[in-house]
Amino acid sequence: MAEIDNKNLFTKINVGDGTDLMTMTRWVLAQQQASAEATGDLTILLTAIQFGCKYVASKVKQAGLINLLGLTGEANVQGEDVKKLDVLANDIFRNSLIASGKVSLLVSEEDEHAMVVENPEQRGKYIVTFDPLDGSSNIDCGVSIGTIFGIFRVQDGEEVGMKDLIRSGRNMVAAGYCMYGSYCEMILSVGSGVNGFTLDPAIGEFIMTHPNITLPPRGKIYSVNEGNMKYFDEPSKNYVNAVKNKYSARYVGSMVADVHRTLLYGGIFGYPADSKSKRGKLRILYEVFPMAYLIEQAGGKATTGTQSALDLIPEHIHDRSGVWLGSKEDVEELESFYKQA
Ligand code: FDP
Repeated sequence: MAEIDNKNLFTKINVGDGTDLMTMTRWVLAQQQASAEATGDLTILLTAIQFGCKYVASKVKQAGLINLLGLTGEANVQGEDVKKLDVLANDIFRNSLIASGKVSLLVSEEDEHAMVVENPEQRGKYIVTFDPLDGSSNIDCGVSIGTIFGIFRVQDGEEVGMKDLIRSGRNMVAAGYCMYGSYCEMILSVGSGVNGFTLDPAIGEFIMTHPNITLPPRGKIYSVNEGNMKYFDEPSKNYVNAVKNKYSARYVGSMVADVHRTLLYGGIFGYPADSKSKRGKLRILYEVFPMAYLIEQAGGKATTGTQSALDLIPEHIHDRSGVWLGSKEDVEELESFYKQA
């Protein structure tokens, strides 16, 4: 009989062998455990957001096959109403967030009014602003789209209300987006940098694939809808004219996809206010603030041209603003055109 080789009886666990995967939940829990005041509520809230993103990711993949594209009002083979993808996404996120018991107030791009969670016992200490399916013009042709969210905390000891929303983006405690593209990726910041988690559809978990995302100080890409150039104000027009000779142009037309590329490769993305849309197109609470927060957390900058985007204070929940964001030096170059004006 061969002797047992005790030395090789147990294989050492090697963290580089792909078995020590950092799931998003594990990462958020670790962040919470490091903080003395943490209650675990944010972990639960983010689990609800993860669920919504996984659900939407799976429906986006099937959309062309099961009539989720296009208009509502159609019936599927079972005779049930087929919801348009953005309506379905909104319902899923709303229900999942309320069920978490960690939210008191919700603002969605799809709903005219902010929603206060009806049952006081189901209310929690957070406020979530979200765009359940951003990039709607790209849904029907299968181009990358996404969900964007910002998280605020209800102000201490006070009844939740509009005053909790009429605040600058500096009050956010976390923000992120999920991109439904050739892969599904969640980008998240809880105020200590930015990390990216890719959905492994086989196990239904977001796995950390892009730790500590940091924007290069300068990029080589500008991203703007140049079809609107004639409406831009002079500083934005002059800036685009200055960069177009030295940079590559990339514009998907889904904010999530354009910001995702900017975060990973650097450069600048803009949707400035113009003479057609005097207050800009992108919505402050669930587009501009979350993206500006992520960009700043990754070492970049976000501006309206004349002020930091996170310092804006909306007057209404669906208020809009022009925004430019990306690599620090690129954004500062854009700002210099506004200073000269
Ligand atoms: P969409 O209208 O397709 O929903 O605010 C929404 C948004 O897309 C952003 O995702 C995107 O960056 C921008 O608008 C695209 O606008 P244009 O089609 O005017 O370029």
